[in-house]
Amino acid sequence: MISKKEKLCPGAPMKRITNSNRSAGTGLISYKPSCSINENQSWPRKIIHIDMDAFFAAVEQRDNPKLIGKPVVVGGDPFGRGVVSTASYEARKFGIHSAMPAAQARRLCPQAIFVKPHFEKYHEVSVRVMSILHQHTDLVESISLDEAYLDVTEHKFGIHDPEVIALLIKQNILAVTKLTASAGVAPNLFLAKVASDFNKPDGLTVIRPDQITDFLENLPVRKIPGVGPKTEARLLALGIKTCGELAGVSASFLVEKFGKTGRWLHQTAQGIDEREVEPYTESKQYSTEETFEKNITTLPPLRAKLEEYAEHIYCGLKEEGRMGRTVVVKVKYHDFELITRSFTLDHEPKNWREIYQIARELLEKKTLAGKKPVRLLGLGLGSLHEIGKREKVAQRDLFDQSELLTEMKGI
Ligand code: DCP
Ligand code: MG
Repeated sequence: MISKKEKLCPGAPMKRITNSNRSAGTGLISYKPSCSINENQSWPRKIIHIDMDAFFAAVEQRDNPKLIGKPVVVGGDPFGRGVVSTASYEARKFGIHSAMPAAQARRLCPQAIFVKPHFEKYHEVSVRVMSILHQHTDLVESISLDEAYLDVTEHKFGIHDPEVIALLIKQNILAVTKLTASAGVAPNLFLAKVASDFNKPDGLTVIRPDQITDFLENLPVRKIPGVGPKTEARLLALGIKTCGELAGVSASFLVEKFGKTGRWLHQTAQGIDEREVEPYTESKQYSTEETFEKNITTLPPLRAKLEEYAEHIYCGLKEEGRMGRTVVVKVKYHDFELITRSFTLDHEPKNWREIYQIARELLEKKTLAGKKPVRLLGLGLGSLHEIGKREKVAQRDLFDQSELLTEMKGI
């Protein structure tokens, strides 16, 4: 057993439940971070993924005790065309999940309590959670309102055991927000994310470096973040159900079937993920964004905004003698869901119109803008470098990296 779960109650002593990886009978132990000083040697990197449980619904239950223990659905009108933002775990037992029509949720569970979202409140909680994470490391990459990666290989206060750090974070979040989070601890981002999802809600799952192969052996391919129903169906058609089976297939076969995705699938199935936690820093990306007073529901005004941003970014960077090849479009919808979509050019953009054209395609083809009201729009240029010089390769993009290696070999 790799996973273990801690139910944390405010004020309760920290209980550690043994897993089979440790000698039985460890039982209740007091928290002594310095006792695990040797942990450092066996962890190439220590990554934690934190994800709040049933986030919007949990906030609503916290603020209205009548909702505690009940099937709660946060979202739009169940008698109209509303959509479910999220559902409490009690409601999930009825098959209700995010993005489902609220009317369908009502049919599945007529006794469910439907609540309209309170975004400002969720935002406030999110700010508190993120500030707790920053107490442990500056390497925090916030993915959405309720989700973030941390690289705690070097911990701010020198705690060596990443499991202890994850426990402290969970306790701290509970103490400050009265909400539970699930944590995944692993040597890379992919495994940390799968781990945090492994034992939700209020879970803590640790995948140590020597447990990776066993952990992945029977993990369904659908659990790989990024493998959706379509890729899953194609893999199933090839007789591949688990990561273990996927790892047993040659990279060339997967590339033949899935293109670039095949190479990524092959690496991922073996637990390899070299992406780094990338805290947002101005120097990596030159960007501009705007939160609108009123949500924008149609494409033309968003296109006009992108034109404006593209010109601003291109001219600003040119003035600094810099340029970037990666165009990043950021969209926050009315329900606070935040997405970014990017495309990397194989050359420096020649003018702002080129940036705009790509941004527009990303907006129209890769986001729901025009269909879903947009609250915030942003445009950025990444992979920054001095004009005329190629930038250092970004770790996050494995394919860029392999292209660079090929180039270097060719020199
Ligand atoms: N959200 C949304 N629409 C979606 C997905 C999510 O509005 N299609 C919002 C509501 C969620 C929040 O984002 O509460 C966080 O999303 P998660 O995917 O982390 O889901 P939850 O936190 O609700 O549940 P879980 O316990 O599975 O993390
Ligand atoms: Mg969540």
